[in-house]
Amino acid sequence: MKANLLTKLTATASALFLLGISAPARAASFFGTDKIQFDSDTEIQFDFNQSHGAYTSILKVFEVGAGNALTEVSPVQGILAETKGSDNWGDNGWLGTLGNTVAVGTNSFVFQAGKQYTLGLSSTLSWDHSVNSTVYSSSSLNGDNQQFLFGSWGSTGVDGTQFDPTPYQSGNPFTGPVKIAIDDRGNGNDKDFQDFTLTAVAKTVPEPATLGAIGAAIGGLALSRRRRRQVS
Ligand SMILES: [Ca+2]
Ligand SMILES: [Ca+2]
Ligand SMILES: [Ca+2]
Repeated sequence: MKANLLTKLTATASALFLLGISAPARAASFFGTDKIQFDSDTEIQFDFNQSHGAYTSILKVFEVGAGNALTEVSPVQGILAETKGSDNWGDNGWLGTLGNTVAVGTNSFVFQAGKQYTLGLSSTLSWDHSVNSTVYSSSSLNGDNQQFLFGSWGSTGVDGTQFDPTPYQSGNPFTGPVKIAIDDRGNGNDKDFQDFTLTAVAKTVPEPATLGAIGAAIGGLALSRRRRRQVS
């Protein structure tokens, strides 16, 4: 009986130990205005909050290659997409809400281990498609202008309410939803940081080491049960 208990405890302890050592690897990941990069394949869930901009905007994911070459890797329809500029033209500061301006409010993307990514918000003026631009979460891709906040929804005021972006340059999507707020290039880049807001959170993706540890724990319990049956 004591031997059985010891086997179970040993299996559980080794599983917890392996879970423990897999955690620091995630802390070394990047999720902010520098870049987006994870040490292991990581699924991030994006949830739309609201928008405050006249543009029709689509959130996309780009892989960043050598020489900052960008490859769009999200689906054609993007991660989160407005189907029109806003709910009702300029009402409530060009407010766009889920179920009206944005049809599908949640979507996920799997970031592959070791690859460098950036989010991008592509915006088009509905009445003049020649007016379009994309701003990126990596500030270096905007000529070192910070267009994304990580950890804040920015100004909740009317268009043009300036917001200091500097304290909001990274977040940790493994500890809970990270607020993201984007300033598009409307109104002469007015820095209101409420043109498109969302959250990003990591979905639980078991790593190979974790799966191995769980497997070992289950195996250890099964073995101890079998032994118990043999002696009784
Ligand atoms: Ca809009
Ligand atoms: Ca705005
Ligand atoms: Ca703006």
